[in-house]
Amino acid sequence: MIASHRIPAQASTPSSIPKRLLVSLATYNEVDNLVPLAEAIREYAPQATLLIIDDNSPDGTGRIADELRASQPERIHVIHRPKKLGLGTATLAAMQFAIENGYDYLLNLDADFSHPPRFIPSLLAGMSENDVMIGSRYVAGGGVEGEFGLKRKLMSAGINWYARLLLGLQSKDNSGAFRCYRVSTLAQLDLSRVRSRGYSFMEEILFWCRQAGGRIGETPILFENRRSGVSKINKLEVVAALRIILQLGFDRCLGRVGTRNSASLLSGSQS
Ligand SMILES: Nc1nc2c(ncn2[C@@H]2O[C@H](COP(=O)(O)OP(=O)(O)OP(=O)(O)O)[C@@H](O)[C@H]2O)c(=O)[nH]1
Ligand SMILES: [Mg+2]
Repeated sequence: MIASHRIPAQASTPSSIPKRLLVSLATYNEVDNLVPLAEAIREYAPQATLLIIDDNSPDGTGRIADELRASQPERIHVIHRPKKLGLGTATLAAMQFAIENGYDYLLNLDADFSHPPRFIPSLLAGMSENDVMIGSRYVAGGGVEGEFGLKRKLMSAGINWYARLLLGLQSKDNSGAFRCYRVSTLAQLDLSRVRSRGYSFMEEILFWCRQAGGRIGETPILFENRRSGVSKINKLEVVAALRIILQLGFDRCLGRVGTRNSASLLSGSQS
């Protein structure tokens, strides 16, 4: 069940006041990572509100999230979903929360320490010129620290090449989830058109942001292997991701997805 907490939107934000920042973490079995990660995020983004979207993790991550919220109810929100519904829909829930509650920026990280919070300030700095900032392994200065097996390297390079080719993306790291979004750009998209439930969400949402005229920037990050727990990617997820990107690519070639700033991308409630 989705438990959302409404926060009144600010009428106006003078430039001297920091922008309202929501940091989201999708969690599934991240019990050992959540508390230290929340502390690290606080260090690098003290102004942020944290949103945890947990899918009834069997290891009790949701209970830890509730304990964190109880300790800082004004800074931490938790959405509990009844079962594992996919990283894509969890990120979508964070986007909806950010839109409904009047945030300016939504910054997302994996909850396994693969996305070191020390890079948060450079993502935020890039938002002065961009509508989406990607924490990128594939621009100069970026990369992977530690062991990253050949299979993982090939998978990551392959999916990025595939997404660039089929979706016309210009950015280099299109599969990573370490990103900051301008919430007003997300609010222009018709999020009900997003097809991905799982990992292809990352490529797909970039595609829609670009279609809506969003400026996409990248800043280097050093990706690290998860600190604790296990990966949730499996073969079915990979096949589903390849299929959705292929379908989107076909629709793009056939002109069925609209063009930049196309009215068809604007949600019906906007005028
Ligand atoms: N709420 C929710 N979170 C999920 C789901 N699947 C994955 N996640 C979270 O999404 C993030 C990325 O998942 P990972 O399993 O680390 O996937 P990955 O980073 O691509 O793979 P590894 O590098 O092998 O860890 C982590 O924070 C997970 O806990 C899901 O179905 N629901
Ligand atoms: Mg991971």
